[in-house]
Amino acid sequence: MSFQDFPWQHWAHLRGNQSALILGDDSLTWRELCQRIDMLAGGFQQQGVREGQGVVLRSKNSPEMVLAFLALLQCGARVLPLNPQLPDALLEQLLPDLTISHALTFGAPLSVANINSLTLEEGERFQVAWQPSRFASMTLTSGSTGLPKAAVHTAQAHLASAAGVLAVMNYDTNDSWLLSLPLFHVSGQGILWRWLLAGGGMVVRDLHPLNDALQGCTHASLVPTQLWRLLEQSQPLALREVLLGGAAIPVELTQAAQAKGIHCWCGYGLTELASTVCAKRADGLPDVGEALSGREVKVVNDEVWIRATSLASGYWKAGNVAPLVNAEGWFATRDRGVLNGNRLTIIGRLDNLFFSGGEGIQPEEVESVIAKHPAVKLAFVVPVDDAEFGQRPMAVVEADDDFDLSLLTEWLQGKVARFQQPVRWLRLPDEIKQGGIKISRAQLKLWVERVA
Ligand code: 4YB
Repeated sequence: MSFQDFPWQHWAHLRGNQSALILGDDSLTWRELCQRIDMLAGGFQQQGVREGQGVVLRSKNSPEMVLAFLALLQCGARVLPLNPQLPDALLEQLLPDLTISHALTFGAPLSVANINSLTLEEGERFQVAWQPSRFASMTLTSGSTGLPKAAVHTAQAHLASAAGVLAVMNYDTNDSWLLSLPLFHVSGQGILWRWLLAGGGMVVRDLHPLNDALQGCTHASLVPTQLWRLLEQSQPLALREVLLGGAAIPVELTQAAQAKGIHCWCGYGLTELASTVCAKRADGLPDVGEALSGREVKVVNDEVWIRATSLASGYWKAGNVAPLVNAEGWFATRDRGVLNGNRLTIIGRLDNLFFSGGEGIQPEEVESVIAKHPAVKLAFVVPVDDAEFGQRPMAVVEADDDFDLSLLTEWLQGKVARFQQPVRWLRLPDEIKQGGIKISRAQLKLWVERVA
């Protein structure tokens, strides 16, 4: 599929009266959506937004944010959606190099110099020409150390990402995908671009409680913890198809979901690749399936390397776009993986590997065993410094409230090697759970060092 106009204009011409977007209690047809975007783009243009400029969109998901995102694309802006929970001190360091001219924030204004505040107001219909090779977005990566980097994607790369997923998952005009993950993360953007490519339906509403938000939705993208919580509920579940990703997907989880009639897809994706790279229907095995169309995967010295049409053009740095590929033309992910035929299994992050008494410990390998305990929902293994061993593993788990964590030591015996046995068990604190869609290991390590 190649568009001659912005995708929403394409669908408005083709089937303007069909429902496109559910925003809270409101429903917009493709034609109505176009009208809203035209006027909001006009408002941005009046406030000085020009093609090629960087524009911050700091918001959690909301109807206004989705409309603003699309209107900024129609102005030709390079949109940087930002997690509202990122501290000002970080933004002051980060934004000067990201060439940002304007910011639309819902809530407190940005306190960064030389960035003009925008408001969401209507103006006269405006658009630049649809140009798929124009930079459309910058998405921050959540690196384990240092400042996040901004991966720049063209609309074309996002659409290539969407095409690969839609070639295996059925999602079409009569389906609706809940915007169940934040637009400041690729997993949320992946939903948006699949919706635009398929001309399907997308639902934007408050996600709490998730099962209410899912009413009437056929599709959602979830991280494993969201699905665990959903399955704990007793009400009937509305969801038909779920794309999982972002972290290791326990086989127990997909089996529990399938038993409740939810069809699971296991995905492996990255910010740099505009979301999903590999995916498969859950089949009781722990791999993430084969590379989707438009992607190639190989493993070099245990590391997953990827080549793809959805790869970002580069990381934005002071007006330059630094390429992501190595001398061989591949993106080296820092993920440790194994290929069985064409099926990829993710073992963990190479950067997470640590040594204890000379033995290598890949935390994710131990975590996946601990997570099999029925009382455990989420497990992390982090290194703590030790005079004798160099480092030793400590476990931080989310488990049923009335479950005694000390029982895990004995339960784990024989299931992992002795050197992999955590020397202590801690409960995952609420303070770590807040923020983005993932638990930050760096933050977790700092917390463990503080309390242990
Ligand atoms: C994994 C992993 C896996 C990622 N096993 N480690 O649309 C989607 O594909 C989607 C659907 C639901 C939830 C999330 C997604 C995503 O896009 C996830 C994309 C993502 O997490 N990007 S990231 O840059 O924040 O992190 C990438 C890293 O996450 C990878 O390099 C892996 O280390 C890890 N990861 N999927 C094990 N199935």
